[in-house]
Amino acid sequence: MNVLPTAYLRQLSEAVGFDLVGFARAEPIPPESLYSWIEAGYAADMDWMKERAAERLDVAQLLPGAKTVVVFANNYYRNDAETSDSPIARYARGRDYHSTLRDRMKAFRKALKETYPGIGTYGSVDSGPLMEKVWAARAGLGYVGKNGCFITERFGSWVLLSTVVLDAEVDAYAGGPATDRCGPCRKCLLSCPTGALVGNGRVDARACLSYQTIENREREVPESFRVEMDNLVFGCDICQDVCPLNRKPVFAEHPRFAPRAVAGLGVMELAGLTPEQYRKFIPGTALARAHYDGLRRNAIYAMGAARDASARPLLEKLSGDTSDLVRSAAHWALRQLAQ
Ligand code: B12
Ligand code: SF4
Ligand code: SF4
Repeated sequence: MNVLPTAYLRQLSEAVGFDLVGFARAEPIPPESLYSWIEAGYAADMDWMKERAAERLDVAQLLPGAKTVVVFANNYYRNDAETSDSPIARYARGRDYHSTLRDRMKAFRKALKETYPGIGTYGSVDSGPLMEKVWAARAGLGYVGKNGCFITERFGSWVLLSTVVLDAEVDAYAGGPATDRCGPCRKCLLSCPTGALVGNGRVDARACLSYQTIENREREVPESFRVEMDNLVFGCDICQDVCPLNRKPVFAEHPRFAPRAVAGLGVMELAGLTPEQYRKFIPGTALARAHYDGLRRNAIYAMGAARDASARPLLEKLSGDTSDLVRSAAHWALRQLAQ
């Protein structure tokens, strides 16, 4: 196989819609950071993080003969007035990013295969067994900050990542992570309401409201975390919002990142979603991951955390819901109002 010119790959990446691209040699990742994180229990019940750990550490297990990992980033920051108060994390307000990035990768791989018919590729966004932040760091796109997020120079941490592994070499590789710009700052560590940032860019998912509101959808959220969920229903952006390196965000113009109608809903509207409204608002967005009852549970916790007396009639109605999770959340929120 030929050595691929990065100038051509960069051009292609831009043409399919990615904002940043970088290239890393497909060398195994030292196991320490992943295994120590899992052993400390920080993965919570995300067993899928453990199950395919060997592949996460060595992309040659995903694509035999892997030589290069191409890493893409898309800026998603929007500042639309009608969603400025949304209780949904920014990355989830528009169309599901998985499909946006997947479509772009598909177009990239298709064009690449037309030019280099014999080439082997493996593409992944988020759910594949790859450590995307490590690859983005190796590909020179930025570094992992103390808030556990990947920070780029141009877009701050408001980027989503995806990767394509190639079984061919490219003509230039990045020299490794960009310089760490956190310096003595500790704003994210001090602002995280639940103490989930445990040092060195590590996140204890058990304590992270992003995990609790997205991944922990079938059980109750510990009470000490629920009280921190005021206006927070899906995901959490606190440790990114406070970051000085995010002070000059770039507006993501592509319509795929424009907020959908669901991002205009408030906490009470989300808590009171009927199955019909859920089917109208949620499919095609990342919120589908929380499922109907999980999303309503979160919104009810947010109402309890806010202790807004006007929520009482809705909470009383929801305290008779068919879902155990929703009923028990509503009883808790009613107790919060009574305090
Ligand atoms: C599990 C997971 C979570 C968990 C754990 C979070 C975490 N930081 O690990 C939970 C559910 C909490 C979560 C939350 C969020 N997530 Co998430 N998540 C993932 C996932 C699937 C795996 C991450 C992982 O492997 N963690 C395990 C630890 C051990 O590895 P790590 O995160 O890479 O961190 C270590 C290494 O990077 C190492 N390291 C640092 N630099 C270098 C350099 C080299 C060369 C090496 C070898 C190692 C190394 O140090 C770090 C600490 O040990 C990735 C997608 C993917 N496939 O990678 C998305 C991903 C990290 N999530 C993403 C997003 C958007 C979020 C949220 C912002 C969503 C939200 N708004 O609510 C929050 C952010 C929370 C936070 N402060 O990090 C984006 C991050 C984009 C970005 N700019 O950083 C990703 C990349 C998905 C994507 N495709 O874009 N997430
Ligand atoms: S996403 Fe929220 S809960 Fe998770 S580490 Fe950041 S500030 Fe803490
Ligand atoms: S808030 Fe400060 S310490 Fe945290 S990631 Fe941003 S610059 Fe780094």
